[in-house]
Amino acid sequence: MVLEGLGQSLRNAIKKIANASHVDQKLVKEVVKDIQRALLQADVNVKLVLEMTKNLEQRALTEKPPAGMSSREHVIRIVYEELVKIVGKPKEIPAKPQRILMVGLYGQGKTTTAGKLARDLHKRGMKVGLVAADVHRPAAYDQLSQIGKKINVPVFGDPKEKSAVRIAKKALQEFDGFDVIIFDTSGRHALEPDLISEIKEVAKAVDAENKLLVLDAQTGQQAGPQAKAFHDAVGLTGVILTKMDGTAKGGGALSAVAETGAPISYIGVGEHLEDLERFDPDRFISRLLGMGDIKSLIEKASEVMDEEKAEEVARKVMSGKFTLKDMYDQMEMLQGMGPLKKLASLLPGLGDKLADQDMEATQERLERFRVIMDSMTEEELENPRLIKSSRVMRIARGSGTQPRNVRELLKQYEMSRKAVKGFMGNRKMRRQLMKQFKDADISAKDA
Ligand SMILES: Nc1nc2c(ncn2[C@@H]2O[C@H](COP(=O)(O)OP(=O)(O)OP(=O)(O)O)[C@@H](O)[C@H]2O)c(=O)[nH]1
Ligand SMILES: [Mg+2]
Repeated sequence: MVLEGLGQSLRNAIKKIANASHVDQKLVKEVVKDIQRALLQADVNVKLVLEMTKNLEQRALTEKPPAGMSSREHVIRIVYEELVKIVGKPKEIPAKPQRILMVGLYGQGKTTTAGKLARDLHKRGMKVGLVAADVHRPAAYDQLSQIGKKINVPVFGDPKEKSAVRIAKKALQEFDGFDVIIFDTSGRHALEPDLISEIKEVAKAVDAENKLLVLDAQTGQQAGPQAKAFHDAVGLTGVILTKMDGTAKGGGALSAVAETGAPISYIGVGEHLEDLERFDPDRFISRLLGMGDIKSLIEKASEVMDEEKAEEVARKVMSGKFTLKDMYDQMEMLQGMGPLKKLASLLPGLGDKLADQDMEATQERLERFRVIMDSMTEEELENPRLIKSSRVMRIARGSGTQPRNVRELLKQYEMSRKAVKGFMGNRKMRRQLMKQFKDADISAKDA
């Protein structure tokens, strides 16, 4: 669906990172380009896009991931943070005397949202009046009157009056002494000159402190230009994103905010008048990027793993015992999992090392390790540090390999052991591993 374009292409870019074996400069540049394209296609302001992607690239290439976070998770996190920056801080409508003008395209939820805001401000102790300044839709006045009745807020309007400006002016007199006056207006296409000059005049007559663009979460590509046209006409102070209870992710809001600099104040999450929530940028971006999808991707990959084996290795790692055989099991396990690349973060530290340096480790290499290990004694398998050069010679002869192959195995073991040790010293990593294996038993023992 075109409307969902922005969210979808951002999600694809994120998936590219999530699926990569490791993050390098080439991948970062590619993903930055993808994100740039996605934002530009969604009509997000060019300057802002270039600024955002420049930051993104610079951070992704220079910042080191914190302990316990893989470089892929780290880059995804940076993308996320930079997007949150674009959305900016939410701006609540304060409970203080003011006039509020609702503007927007047809059917976006202006009238309903006017009612929701009225209800909210009324509950917060304000004396609120609603104004039906939509003179174009026949039933507009009735609709608002019904809403007013439900929430105990008076509604002013005149179904016979043809001038929105006159209604607005009369309403100001009618509601003299009220704290908050909210003006509902006609839905209009921002590029219709007649209607735009009408809303300009209404805005002038009302002189509202808050001029809110009501935007349906489904609005995609056109959100930017539409928001800009409204902004040029009345000077928007905020955006309310409606119908966030549906499947739409609200990508258009990013363009609207970027284009106008007007922050998102609230989101509408249903047809009822209490269905208004504060805007939460973190939650919004997570949803836009489908962070849930990414998490489930990694979780799915881990299901492929032989559960029992995984638990056993985890238990060994936790207890600090890590033998050659454990290492072998672990490599075999990783090898058997196929989409290894997705799993690099499964065993933080360890997994990354194996992924980067040894995952080209072919079946052949693993097989060679197995043969070498077959020539070792139980004692040597349990404690490979016993293996000095005379034992290396013996094992190489016994297994029909070269001493350097034996040393390679021992080196691999040392590396893994160090990673495990580092891992043990890092509480955050340990917790992450425990969570991965969801093994309460291990965590109890380890504590
Ligand atoms: N699910 C859901 N529906 C909403 C939300 N906000 C508004 N609606 C519905 O969207 C439809 C249009 O809402 P209105 O408030 O009449 O929209 P409008 O912008 O005033 O429409 P016009 O005056 O015709 O331009 C109605 O059926 C509302 O119930 C929301 O947050 N969630
Ligand atoms: Mg309406």
